[in-house]
Amino acid sequence: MTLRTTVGIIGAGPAGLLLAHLLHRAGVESVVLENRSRDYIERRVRAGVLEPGAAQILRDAGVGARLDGEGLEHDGIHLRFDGESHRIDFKELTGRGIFVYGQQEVVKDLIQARLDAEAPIMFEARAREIRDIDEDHPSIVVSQGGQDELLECDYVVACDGSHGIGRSAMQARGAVIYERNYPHSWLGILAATPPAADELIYAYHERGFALHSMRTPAVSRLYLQVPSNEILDTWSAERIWQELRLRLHAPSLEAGEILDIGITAMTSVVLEPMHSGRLFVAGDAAHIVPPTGAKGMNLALADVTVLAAALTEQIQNGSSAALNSYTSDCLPRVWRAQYFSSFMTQLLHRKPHEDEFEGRMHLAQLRYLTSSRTASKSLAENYTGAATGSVAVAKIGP
Ligand code: FAS
Ligand code: PHB
Repeated sequence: MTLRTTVGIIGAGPAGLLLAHLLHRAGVESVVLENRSRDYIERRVRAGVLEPGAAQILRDAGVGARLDGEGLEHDGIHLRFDGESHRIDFKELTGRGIFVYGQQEVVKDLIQARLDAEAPIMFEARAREIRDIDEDHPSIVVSQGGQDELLECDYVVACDGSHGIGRSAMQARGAVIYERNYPHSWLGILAATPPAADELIYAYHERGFALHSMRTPAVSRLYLQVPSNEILDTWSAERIWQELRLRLHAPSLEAGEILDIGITAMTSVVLEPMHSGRLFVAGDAAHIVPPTGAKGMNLALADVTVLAAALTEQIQNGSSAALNSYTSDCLPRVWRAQYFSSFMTQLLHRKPHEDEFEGRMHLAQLRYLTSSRTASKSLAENYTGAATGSVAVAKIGP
C-alpha cells in the first residue's frame, strides 16, 4: 500500500517529534515513523538538562506546561575536585539558568500533543530504505506488522539517531563524518533516592569522573566514568553507591532502588553536510556529543526549529533560501557544542594511564575555572547555551 504525506519523518525522539509538532502548528502535514513502541520510547532514560533557549522553544510550541510545572529550575552547578567544592553561578554570571527535566518527559509531552492533534504517528514501524532523494517525491519503505508499505513524500527528514538509515544514506551520497572516540564510557543509573544536593555536581577524581543529577526530589540520576569496554555485570549496586559517594565527596548519598542502569559510550560525531537533495538529517542522526556538556537533546531541538521554519517557508511560499542554508545555519552551533562538550570531557575525565603531571594539569585548569570570573563566565555561557547565540562577527575589509 502507498501512503502519502508532505514530510516523512523517521524517528520519534525529541528531534522527530518536535519537528512534526512545529510543522503541524504551521499547517504542514507530516507522518512520524518510529520503530519502537510508544511505551518503550516513553520509558527510555537519557538526557536531563534543557538550556533556557530549548525550554522556550517547547513553551512557544505549546508543550511547556509540564516542564514549567514539574521541571527543576537550577541557577548553577557545582564543580568538585581535590576535596573542594565550587559553585558556578550561571544566573549571576549570565542571567540564565538551566532546567532539569528528563528527556523521556519531553518525549511524552510531544507524543501527547501529536495524539491530541490526531496527526499521524506510526509506532513499531521501521523505515528500511529511503528512495528517490533527488526526485520531487522521495519515498520511504516502511515495515510494520510484517507488511512493507511505501510512504511517498515531498521531503524526508531522518531524525533516527546515531545508528539510523539517514546518516548512512547521506554518507552514500558523499557526506563526510568527523569523529572522535573517547577512551571512556558512562555508567548511568536512575535511582529512587533523594538527590544529595540541590544542583548538579560534576566531580573530577583520581578514580574517575562522577556526575550527580536528578529528575525529581525523590529520584536521582547519577553517572560514573568507566573504561570504554566496561562490562556492566562487574558493577554491583553496592560497588556503584560506594564509588559514587567517594568520587562525589558525598558520604550522605543514600542508596536506593536502581530503576534503570546502562553504559553509554562517549563519542563526538558531526556529519557534513546535513542535507542533500530532498533528504534532511537532524539531531543525533547528524551529530553526537559526549554528554558531559549536556548538549545532545538541546542540539536536536535547535536543529528542527531551524528546519521546521525552512520547510514551511519552502512549502507555503516557494522560497528555498532557508532550506538551502539549513546545514550552514546549524553547523556553527553544532561545532560550538562539540568543542564545549569535548572541553568538559577532557577537563573532568582521567584518561587511562595518565601520569601525575597530567593529573596536576586537570587541577590547575579546574582551579582557574573556579577562581577566575572570566573563566567561570565562559563556562556558564557555554553550558546555558548563551555562547551559541548570535555572536557579532566583525567583517574584515570594506
Ligand atoms: P533519538 O536517538 O532520541 O531518537 C531517534 C529515534 O529514531 C529513536 O526513537 C529510534 O527508535 C528511532 N529510529 C531509529 N532508526 C529507525 C528506523 N529505521 N525507523 C524508525 N525509527 C527509527 N544527552 C545528554 O545531553 N545527556 C545525557 O545524559 C545523555 N544520555 C544518553 C544516553 C544514551 C544511552 C544515549 C543513546 C544518548 C544519550 N544522550 C544524552 C544523547 C541523547 O539525549 C540525544 O542527544 C537525543 O536522544 C537526540 O534526540 P534525537 O536526535 O531525536 O535521537
Ligand atoms: C542528566 O541529568 O541526565 C545529565 C545532566 C548533565 C549532563 C548529562 C546528563 O551533562
